[in-house]
Amino acid sequence: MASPVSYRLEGIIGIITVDSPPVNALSHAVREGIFDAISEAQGDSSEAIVISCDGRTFFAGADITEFDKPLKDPGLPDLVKAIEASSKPVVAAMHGTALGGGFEMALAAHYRCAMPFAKVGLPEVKLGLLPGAGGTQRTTRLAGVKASLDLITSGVPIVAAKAKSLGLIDKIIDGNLLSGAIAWAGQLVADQAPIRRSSEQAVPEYDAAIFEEYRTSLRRRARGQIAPGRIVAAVEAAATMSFTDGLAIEKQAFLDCMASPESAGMRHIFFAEREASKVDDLPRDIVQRPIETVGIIGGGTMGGGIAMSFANAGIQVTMIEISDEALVRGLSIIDRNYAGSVKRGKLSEKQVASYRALISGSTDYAALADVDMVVEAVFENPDLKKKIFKQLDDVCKPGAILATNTSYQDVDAIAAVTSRPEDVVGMHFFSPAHIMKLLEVVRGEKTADDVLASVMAVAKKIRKVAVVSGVCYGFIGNRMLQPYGKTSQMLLLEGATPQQIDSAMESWGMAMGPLRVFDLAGLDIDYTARQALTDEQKGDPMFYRVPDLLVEAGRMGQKSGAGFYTYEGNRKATSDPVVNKMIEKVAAELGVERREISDGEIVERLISSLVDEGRKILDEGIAQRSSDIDIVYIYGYGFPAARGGPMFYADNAVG
Ligand code: T1G
Repeated sequence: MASPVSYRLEGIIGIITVDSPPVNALSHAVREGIFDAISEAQGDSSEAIVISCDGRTFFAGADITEFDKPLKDPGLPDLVKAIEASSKPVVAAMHGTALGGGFEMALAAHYRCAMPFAKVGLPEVKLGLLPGAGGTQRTTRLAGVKASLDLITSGVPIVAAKAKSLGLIDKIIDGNLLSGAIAWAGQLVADQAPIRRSSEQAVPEYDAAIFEEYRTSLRRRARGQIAPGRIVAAVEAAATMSFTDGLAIEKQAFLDCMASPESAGMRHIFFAEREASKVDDLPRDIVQRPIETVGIIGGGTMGGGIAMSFANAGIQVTMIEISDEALVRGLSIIDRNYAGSVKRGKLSEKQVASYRALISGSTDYAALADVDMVVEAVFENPDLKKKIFKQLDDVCKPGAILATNTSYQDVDAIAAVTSRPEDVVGMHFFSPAHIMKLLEVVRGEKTADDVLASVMAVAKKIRKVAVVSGVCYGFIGNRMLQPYGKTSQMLLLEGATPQQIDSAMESWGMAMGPLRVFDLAGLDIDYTARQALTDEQKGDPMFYRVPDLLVEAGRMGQKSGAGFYTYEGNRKATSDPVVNKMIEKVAAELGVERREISDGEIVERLISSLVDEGRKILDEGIAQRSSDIDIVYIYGYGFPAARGGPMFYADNAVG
């Protein structure tokens, strides 16, 4: 098979070009081709060498698909070493996203240029790793300790201009990158520019206290992950040791992280997220319906967040409310959210102005006559939803996609009230909808293939991680939350306190323990839903007796200042002896024997409750694949990415 790497001489410049779609990952063939080209250039008439990539981006990093295979020489560290050791100046010409090992290749070059919109980064930490080809050592020498720690522990790429200001890039090339890079290389030769090796540069001045400060902040921020701590150690080695010794520290850390279950889990999530966007039984060439204008029914918290998600992607939005004052209130929620994003530096005033201009409102459904899609986001009343879908069926143009944001109701029953069930689909956003990335796309029995494909495509456009679910109560995430909640109630009655349960789960890696989650969501929501059920439908009172008593005592959760915990005027959850007494009383009434329960038992029973339900969801074909369930729990329910998701964790749990 032809090598993805070509080498040619243009005058005195040797040009290495790589074309290895989709992202020029540094596979064995790419590494071998570059290694051979660099070696050839050492002996030919070239006086400088340019390395560039065809396609959408400069190297996007090591080839992650090779991680679990035996390493074939040359490894990335050997290739990087050969580039830096070149006797002729090497220029890296970057576009797209030069990431991980790709950026480490550029750091080993002697000069670096990039297009204005190029980005560079070292995102290995998101895979539970750290740069393994000198990135911690060279970045620290070029940009200094703090910039290196920020770049590598966050894993967030930076734009070319920022990289240039940090000394990581030397020149921005506007126009044709390759021609510009070749001309610049020629100029470097004419100027007799030195072979400038970053490994030989001294580390800029820094405050030694930064390392401890970083370790302290990471203990909270990166709970359950080992790579961040090893990154700090490698950068500290860069600042305090020789390049060779620092490289050895980096190499050992890389090997340790690569072998860790945390990295295995995070690499699994990397691929699972991309897999989730694929719908196995959809023809690849299906023609999608254009979605350029969207209607949102309901201007509450969810409707406002959903409206922002579309507007932030440049899609025009019409929000419908039942009255002018409700509409004003809905639009003010949006304005408040945008103001928050500007205050937190997430969006600029200019961006907000352009997004907000795309959102208008009306109290008349006729305003939806020409929209491409409508998302209904009113509260969970099945009759109201059906009434709304009947109106949409009358008003919307043929081919308009009619979506409901319901979090657990029967999408087929909603579709059935329309004359076009094939155009109906579920789009279950998670609150706050303008921030949470997860979107459950609920495929109804009659949902047309092109509707599903169009919704999956627009989900990517609005930067959501979409997972397809079949129709059942609670779809994937909320359905698994049911047994999880029931198990937490049993643990309370059997002797564990809310604090013990939540701290056991949070120490294990969950972003928030179950009782704090239920307090945050509001205990009254399930309580109200339960009132419509018969005792038989409610199930065993052990699962709901305590929350019922809490709601009946006015303790709805965080929103009412008390639930399983008390919240004195802030979000901090404080244990309340009143609640513990209430639990003991209910246990006695229901004849539940109480005992000491270990944290290990709490974690094991709660995680098993998620996994067992996940297995049923798979068996019923509600989820396409087990990795989709992992994505739902990591992006929607605070499951730790370092554990790979509930299903991956269960499949790989040792012992
Ligand atoms: N290796 C192999 N395949 C990759 C890949 C990679 N590094 N990056 C992307 N792909 C595939 C991806 O699976 C998908 O495949 C297709 O490319 C398009 O990706 C020693 C060890 C580059 C910003 O972590 O962040 O270097 O599904 O859908 O949204 O220090 O991909 O089409 O078959 O994501 O436009 C460090 C990971 C590796 C970068 C493009 N690098 N990639 O985003 O497309 S570790 C990374 C990304 C490392 C060294 C260490 C993104 C992207 P398919 P996509 P996108």
